[in-house]
Amino acid sequence: MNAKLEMTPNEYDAERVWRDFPILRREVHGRPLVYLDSAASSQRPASVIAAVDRYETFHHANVHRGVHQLSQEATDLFERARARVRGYVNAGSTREVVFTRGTTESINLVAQSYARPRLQPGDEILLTALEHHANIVPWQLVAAQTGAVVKAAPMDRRGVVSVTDVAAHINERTKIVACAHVSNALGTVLPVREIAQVAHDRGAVLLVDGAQAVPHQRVDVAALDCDFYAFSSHKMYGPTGIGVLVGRERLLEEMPPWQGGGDMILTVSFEKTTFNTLPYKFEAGTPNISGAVGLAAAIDYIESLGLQKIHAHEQRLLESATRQLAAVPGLDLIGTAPDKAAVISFTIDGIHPHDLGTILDAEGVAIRTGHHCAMPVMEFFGVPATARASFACYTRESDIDALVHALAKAREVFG
Ligand code: C6P
Repeated sequence: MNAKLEMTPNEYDAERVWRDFPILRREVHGRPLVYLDSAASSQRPASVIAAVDRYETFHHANVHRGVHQLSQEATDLFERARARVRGYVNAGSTREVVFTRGTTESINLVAQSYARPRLQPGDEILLTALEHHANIVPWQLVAAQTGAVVKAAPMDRRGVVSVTDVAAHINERTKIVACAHVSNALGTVLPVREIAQVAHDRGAVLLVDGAQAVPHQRVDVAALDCDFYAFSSHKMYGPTGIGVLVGRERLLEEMPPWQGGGDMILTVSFEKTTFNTLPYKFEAGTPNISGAVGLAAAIDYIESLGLQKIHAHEQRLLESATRQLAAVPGLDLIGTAPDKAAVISFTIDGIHPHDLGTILDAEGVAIRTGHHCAMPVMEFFGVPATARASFACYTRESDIDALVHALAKAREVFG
């Protein structure tokens, strides 16, 4: 996300985008809502809400099961959503697009279905120091099951993970490298294309946790050359409860199903079951059909704005917010990588992040405070928690002003 796109501020009308999100018009504690917690879960535009509503009102039935009209309509919408996702991340085919409950489930699927049958005692799984718990714990579980070892490539004091450090931690025992595309706690963008190369050079596969990347930048899984890419719909203006695992077809073919049930089979007898083709082999049971419809509508929405324009807008906000926050007395920015996405983590001397969050909430400003499910990151920076403001396509410069104003209030309170 280094490339600063040439665009005048007027080309992106954040006020108009803001108006597409009905929830942003509400008040909290008698103040206009200023929503700066999009990295936790973004809000949904009216078009996504309407698409889900239309599906529920007119088309709902179970998929892949009925010859009746509604089942065919639901199946058609569900499979069209898969095709929409395929195009969004440039997966090789829809066989490579598995619907899951979210990033967490996608990573667990790979840990249990790809890694568990392959790992031998002493094999290594390489993570990085800035991972979300969703990209740590599934690997610890499979390590305990197989005798493999989990390692982590370090980051520097800015929160940068270098390819050199990743490469230095890969050896002939490394079977899997798993890293975030964008850190949720620091905003750091990782050089995943280069990491894929060093992993592949040593015969390891790469899983990328793309939860914080897909809403903010063009992700092309073919160009990144990663083996698995995981993300969640609810961070990209879609519904909760649905996400995606994109996997290389060759690897997915070799992997056993990880859950059994309806839809993932071709034939079942008490003696033997044969499994369905990709991607259905990994989709046991009735899927989240309305979620898929909403996700497709969210992709339509993102593409109607233009991902590059969203990115440029968020980068302008990030620059402006970083400049203004750096000027707040006693404020420490946590995560100062040169290549960052729309996340700012910080602490303020003498104010616990949770107190800060509460004071800001009273002002209508929603930020996230805590360890952000990245406890190793907190430990590295020697803080129990941080305050985190995160931006999205609908964030306006006036929202940053409201944040700065509320921070000044908090400093007065804690005088
Ligand atoms: N981060 C945050 O506030 P799920 O819950 O499966 O949709 O996503 C998990 C996840 C995995 N990886 C990264 C990098 C993430 O940021 C998240 C979710 C939220 O930062 C909630 S902890």
